[in-house]
Amino acid sequence: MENILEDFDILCVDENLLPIKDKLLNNKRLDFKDAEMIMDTKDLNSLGLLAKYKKLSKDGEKIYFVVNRHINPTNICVIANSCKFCAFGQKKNSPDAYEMSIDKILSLLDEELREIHIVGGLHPDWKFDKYLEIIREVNIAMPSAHIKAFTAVEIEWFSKISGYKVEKVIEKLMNAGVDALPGGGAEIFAPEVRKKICSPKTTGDSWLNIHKAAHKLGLPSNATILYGHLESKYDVIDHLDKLRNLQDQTNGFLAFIPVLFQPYNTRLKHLKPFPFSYDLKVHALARLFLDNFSHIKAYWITLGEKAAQVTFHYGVSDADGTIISEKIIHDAGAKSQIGHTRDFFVNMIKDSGYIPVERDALYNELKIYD
Ligand code: V47
Repeated sequence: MENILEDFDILCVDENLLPIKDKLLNNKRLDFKDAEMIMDTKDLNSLGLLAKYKKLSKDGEKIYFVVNRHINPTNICVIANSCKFCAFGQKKNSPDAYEMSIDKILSLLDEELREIHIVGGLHPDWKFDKYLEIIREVNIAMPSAHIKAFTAVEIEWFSKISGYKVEKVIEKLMNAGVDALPGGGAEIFAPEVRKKICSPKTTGDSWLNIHKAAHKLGLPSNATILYGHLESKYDVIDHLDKLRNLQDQTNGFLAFIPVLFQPYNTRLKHLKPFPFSYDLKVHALARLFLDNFSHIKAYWITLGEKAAQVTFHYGVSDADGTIISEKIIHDAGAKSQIGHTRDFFVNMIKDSGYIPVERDALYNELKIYD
């Protein structure tokens, strides 16, 4: 691999980044202080080079994407009003509330799909069996696609409504056909901020324990951070540190996904947006700090397609996928399209100088667009 850090010392204008470069070249783990330097730097070009070096050393010039679809079976949610950042969840009597029938869900599937991402509200009346039935039916209809379904918040809810332990809930979901857990619901682990944006939802510790239980049962998962609201740089670093520690124990995480907060229609709509440099720093920090994660994903739905393309030069190795129809973030005003074609990803990745690789949910390579 070409050493893109060869002239780093000449180009770098922030000397606080130099020890980080040395650690990278010597394969040493970054600590809190390094992470702080990354969040404080104004030398974005040098930071990009460092994160890109780490990305290239993991998977070369490949950037992954998947032909996937998001399905949100219901937006009715018992904690609709307490998640201040969420514009998707609705109370049962809201005119915007909806529930999909199994037939409706099945009608959304097509043979091209390799990953089906299913998450939704905590419905006050649906039994755990209903959620299992959704997975079973989707699995029967789409045996060759992976099902990535239900966040840790939903799993905690299923445990509560069924009386089963979390481990039993996960086993039943796996038997029904779930292949991986999505990373949602992590939000921000820092208790003080978490309390302000989404009390009384699943605590950070519960989120981590549910993912730990899944990994122990052989079910891989993703992890997210919701950033760009009330968090400090220390909260971001603390969040990554907790994930890195868990990954050291289980190695069950597939990808980490920074999710940029969208304020429209939410109870946090008064918050001022952060500058784009903050998005770049969060993605680059994720790549550099989470040395035990294979992939950092650009969630183009929240970043917007153009900014997502820039993050490919800040450590990102995954572009998520076609998604086809996104509702959770668009209800909160996301400006991105609600879905894209396979060709869109091939072109956007190639135009950034990388090699597009179509993958499945578990990062098996399906096609390299060389
Ligand atoms: O956890 C809700 C977020 C997440 C807003 O695992 C919002 O591959 C921004 O988890 N502004 C769900 N974000 C999304 C998610 C996800 C997305 C893509 C890929 C994967 C994966 C997982 O949506 C929630 C929450 O953080 N969310 N409202 C909002 N207003």
